[in-house]
Amino acid sequence: MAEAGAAVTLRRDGELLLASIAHPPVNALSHAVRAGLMAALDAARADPAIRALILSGAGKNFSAGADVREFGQPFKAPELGEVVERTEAFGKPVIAALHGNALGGGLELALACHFRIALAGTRLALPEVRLGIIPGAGGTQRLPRLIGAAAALGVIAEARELSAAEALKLGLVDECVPDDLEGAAMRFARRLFAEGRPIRRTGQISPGPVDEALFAEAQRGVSRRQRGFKAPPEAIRAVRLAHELPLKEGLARELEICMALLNGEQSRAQRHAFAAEREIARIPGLPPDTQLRPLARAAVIGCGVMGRGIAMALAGAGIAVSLTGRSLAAAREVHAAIGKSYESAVTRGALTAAQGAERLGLIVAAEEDRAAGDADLVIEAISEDPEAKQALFARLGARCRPGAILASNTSFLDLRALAAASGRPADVAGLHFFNPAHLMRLVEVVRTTDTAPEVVASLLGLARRMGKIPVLVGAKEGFVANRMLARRSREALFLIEEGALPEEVDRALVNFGFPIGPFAVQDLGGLDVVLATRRARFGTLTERERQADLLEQLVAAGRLGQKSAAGWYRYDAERRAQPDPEVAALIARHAARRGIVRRAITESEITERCLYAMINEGARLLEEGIVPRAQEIDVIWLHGFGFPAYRGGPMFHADLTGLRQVLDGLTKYRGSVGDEYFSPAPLIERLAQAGHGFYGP
Ligand code: 3H9
Repeated sequence: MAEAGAAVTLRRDGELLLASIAHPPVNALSHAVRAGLMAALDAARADPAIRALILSGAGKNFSAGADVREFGQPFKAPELGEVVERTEAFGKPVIAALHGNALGGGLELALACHFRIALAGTRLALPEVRLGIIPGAGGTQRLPRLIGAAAALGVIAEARELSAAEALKLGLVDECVPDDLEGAAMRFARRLFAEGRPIRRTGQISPGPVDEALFAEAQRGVSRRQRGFKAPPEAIRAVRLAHELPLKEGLARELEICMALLNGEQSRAQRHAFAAEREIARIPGLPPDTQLRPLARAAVIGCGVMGRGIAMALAGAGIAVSLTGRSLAAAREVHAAIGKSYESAVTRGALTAAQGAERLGLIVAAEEDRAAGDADLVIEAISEDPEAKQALFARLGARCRPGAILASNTSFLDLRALAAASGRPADVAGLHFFNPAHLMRLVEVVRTTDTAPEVVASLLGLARRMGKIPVLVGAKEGFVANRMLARRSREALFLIEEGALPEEVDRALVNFGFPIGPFAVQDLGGLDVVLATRRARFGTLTERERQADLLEQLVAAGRLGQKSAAGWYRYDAERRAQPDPEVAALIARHAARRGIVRRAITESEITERCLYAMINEGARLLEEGIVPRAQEIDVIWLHGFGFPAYRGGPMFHADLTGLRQVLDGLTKYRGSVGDEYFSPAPLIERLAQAGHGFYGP
C-alpha cells in the first residue's frame, strides 16, 4: 500500500490502517516522521472504509522521542505538539502498539492515542529532565490525567522508567501481551468495534484537585536527589498546571517552560553529555568491525576491595571468574563475603534469588597458576606496588595461553613497564575501574602504543557488556581521571595551607554541584588509604606538595577518617560530619611552621583554583594525545567523580565560562601560586587567542 513518506510506512488490513514508524536507529520523531504521521492520519481520514489506525514502531523501538539533533534550530512544521493534538482529536480510534522503548515524545504520542497496548518488556519513560528540559508535547498534562499525579511526578520529574507490567497496573496501557503485538493490536481494535466502545481521549479526563502534600513531597525529593538541576522543579510545576488549568492552556504553558529550558545553559550541557557519551564510542583508527577475542573466562588476581568488585562486575555480565588472593583461604573468605553481599542485594530486591545464585555460581576461589592458565582475560588488582606488579606480569606472560588478554587495574603506575615485563605487550592493557567497581559505571580502558587493536576493541566491548561506560585513554601517569584529580587535590591542599578550612573548600565544590567535597571524600575512603597513594606517588610531587604533609599529621594522630570517627572532620554516632577545631588548629600550626601567612580566601577563588587546575591539565592531556577529544575528559568526570551533569563536564564548563576568562584566571593564579602550578597550557592560550573553545568557535 501507499507509503506515507519513507519514515512512516502504511499497510492496510481490512478496516484497519497500520502505520509504522520506520526511522532508524531509534525512530526519533524527526521532521520526516512527523510529516509521515500526519500523512497517516490524512490517509485514515480520507478512506471511509478505514475504521481505526494502529501506530507502531519498526525495529527495536516504538520511538525514542523527539530528535535531539533538531534541538537548537527552529522546529519545522508540523511540530510534534501539532501531531499529538491531531492524534488525540482524531475521529476514529487510534491505538498505539508499543515495544522496546517508548520514550519522551514517543510516549507523549502514545498518550494522545486513544488506547495503548504494550509488548512485555517495553520500557516507558519521559526522560526529558535528563536532557535538562521537561516534556513539551503534552506529557506533563496527559500523564497525570491518565495515571494520577503521584505516579506521574516520579516519571516526569525524576525520569522514573516504567515496565510494561507497571504501566498496565497504573492504567497507562490497556493491555500487555507476551508476543504478536501487531496481531493483538488488531484484535483489540476489532473488539472495540464489536463492543461499540467509544474513543477515550486522555486530555478529556478530569485531573482532580491539587494534592498539596504530594507536590510538597515531590519538591523535597527533587531538591534532595537532583540538587542544582533546573528542569525537575519545573517539571513539578508543569504537572501542577495540569490540575489547575484547562488542557489547552496547560499545554501552552508546558511548551513555554520546555522551550525556555531548551535554550538554557543546563540543557545545552546535559545534551552535550548525552552526545559525548555516544561520540566516544567511535574510536578514531579503530574500525567498528575489529576482530574481537573470545572472553568467556576471566581471572581476577587480587581480592581486595577492587578485585572483589571487579569479580562481581564480571559475574553480573555472565562471565565465569576465578578469584585469587594471597592464599586460597583468603580468596575463599572473599568469595563468602561476595555471597553475603548478593544475599543482601536479594533482600533489598536489587536482584532476584535466582540472579544472586547464578552470579555467585560464576565466581570461584582459585590459585593463581590455575586461574591464569584457564583464562581468556586476566585482570590484575593487587596493591599498587610496582615491583610486585611487574613480577606478576612476568608470571602471567609465561603462564597465560596465547591470545589471552592481560589487564591491569592500576590507577597510576606505568603500564608500559608492566607490558614489557609480560614479554607480550600487544596483549596488555589497563582496565581502570572506580570503587565500588560493580556499581560505578566509568572504566578507563588504557592502551599503550603496543596494545593490539583487537585487545582494545575486546575490552571496550566487555566493559559495555558489564553495563559500564568505557573511555579509551593513553598510558601515561594517572591516565585522565587520576591525573586531573591529583591537580584538584593539590589545590585543595594548598588552599587550606593558605587560609581556607577543609569545610570551606568542600562547601565551595558542593555549591558548584559536586555531590561531595574533596576532604569529605577522603574521610570516606580512609586517610590511611589516601596517604598510601600519596606515598606511592611521592617521587612525582613538587617540593611544596611534599611539605604539605597534613595527611601524614592526621594519620599520625590516629585520624583515619570516618572509620575512626575523625579525619578532616569529626563524626558523631550517625557519621554526620562536624568541622573540627582541632583540625583548624593543626592546619594553623602547620602554616606557621611553614612560614605561610594565612588569609581569608573567597569561595570563588576556591572554586576557580580547583577547577582551572583541572581544566589546564585536561588541555595538556589533549595536547599529549592521551585522549583524542575533550569529550573523553568530560565523560570521565561526569561518571567518575560526580561532576554536575548540568555543567556538561570540565571542558564543556570551560567553554561556557569562556577560555579567555579561564586563561585570565590561570595567569592570575600563576602569579600568586607559582609557575609550576598554573602556567597555562599552550592549547588554552591558542584557543583563547582565536576566540575558540575546546568544542569549537
Ligand atoms: C523529547 O522527546 C522532547 C519532547 O518532549 C518535546 C519536544 C518539543 N534523537 O543510545 P544509543 C541516537 S526529548 C536523535 O547508542 P541504545 C544516538 O545518538 C527526547 N537521536 O542506543 C545514537 O546515534 P549514533 C527524549 C537519538 O540502544 C543512536 O540513536 N528521549 C535519540 O543503547 C543509538 O543510540 C530521550 O531522551 C533521539 N531522541 O539506546 C531518549 N536517541 O550511533 C534518548 C538516540 O549516531 N535515547 N539517538 O551516536 C536513549 O535513551 C537511548 O538512545 C535509547 C537506545 C534507549 C533509545
